[in-house]
Amino acid sequence: MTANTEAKPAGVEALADLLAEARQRTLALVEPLDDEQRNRVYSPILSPLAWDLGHIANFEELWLVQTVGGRAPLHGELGRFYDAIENPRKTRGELPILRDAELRAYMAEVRERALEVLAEVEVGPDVEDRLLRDAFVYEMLLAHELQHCETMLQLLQLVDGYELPLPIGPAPVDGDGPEMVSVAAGTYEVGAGPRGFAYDNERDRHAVELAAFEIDRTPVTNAAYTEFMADHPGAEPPEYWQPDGDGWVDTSRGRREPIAPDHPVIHVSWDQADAFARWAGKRLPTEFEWEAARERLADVGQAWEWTSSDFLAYPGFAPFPYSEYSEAFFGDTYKVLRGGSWATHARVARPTFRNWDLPERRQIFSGIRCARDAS
Ligand code: AVJ
Ligand code: FE
Repeated sequence: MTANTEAKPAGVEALADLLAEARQRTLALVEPLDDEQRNRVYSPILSPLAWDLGHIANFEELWLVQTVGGRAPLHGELGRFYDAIENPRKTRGELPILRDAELRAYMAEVRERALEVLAEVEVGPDVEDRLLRDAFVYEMLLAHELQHCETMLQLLQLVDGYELPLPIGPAPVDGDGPEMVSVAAGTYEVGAGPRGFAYDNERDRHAVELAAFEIDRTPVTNAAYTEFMADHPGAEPPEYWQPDGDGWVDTSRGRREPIAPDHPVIHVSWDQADAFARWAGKRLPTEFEWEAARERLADVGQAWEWTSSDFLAYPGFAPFPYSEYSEAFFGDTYKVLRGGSWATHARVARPTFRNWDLPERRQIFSGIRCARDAS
């Protein structure tokens, strides 16, 4: 132990542990696979796992090693192949990215350097540099790796025979309680306050006016979605559902398992969610209705919930630390999802966290919660 280590504010050690924990999750997810599976393109809308792994390490190198530590990158221009905006998912299998032993070595070397830099920095609340203040850049790195764990789990649903190596997975919704909760008209505060980690798109915290509404206490179950399907013969089922006799089976991970009626429906598009809500005589909530009601909703956290809201900037929005995280996606192309899924790490799922995706997407762990205007 050097004097230098003793002088560190509390938190630096904890950050090293948290980084190690996130990496453990990443590696556990891909551990059951061989290199061929890690490199394989399973779907044009999902990156090969090797891309996600290299991108996780490259993001760490870019922010923790190059930006904070002022070091040169290990592999020169390699970073441009891991830029998510420059390289659409359908092209990522063809890129000259790192693979196999080289990829593993890169991940380990970047981590080693990132820990070296971590031992040199101050991350307290009074640090001038916004990237380091309250360890923002480290929180961002953690969240980023854990978010990509979820992205990898989307791909892993396509791998025949894949068994989840962690104690995660869908579970029944909490059936105990009223169908809907009522929320009074009024002014509600939404978004993240100035302190603590949040992405730029969660700020500024601001007031919104809401009319009185009701919102389902629980997400829509598979049983309810099956009824909706029975009422709409020929309609597209959720991703991974296949007809089987009179019912449906779940074919994710190459299985053929009966759909669990009391689990939340998952892998539905925005249009499916919207159509279900209309059929039920309801509608999708806005993202602010969801946030205003969230403490009274059953805490299932098993499926992201589509909202009727477009992914837009909040008043006072300022891109930080880079505009490609959020700003590049603002507009009416993407819909906001709230909550979190069984594949989401708890660290990612803040009440103010805004997820977003194209309305047609179903490979994500997306489900439905309905609302309606108060009668
Ligand atoms: C918040 C899930 C939409 O995957 O595009 C990962 C998260 N951003 N790396 C995405 C993200 C940069 C983002 N989503
Ligand atoms: Fe990323």
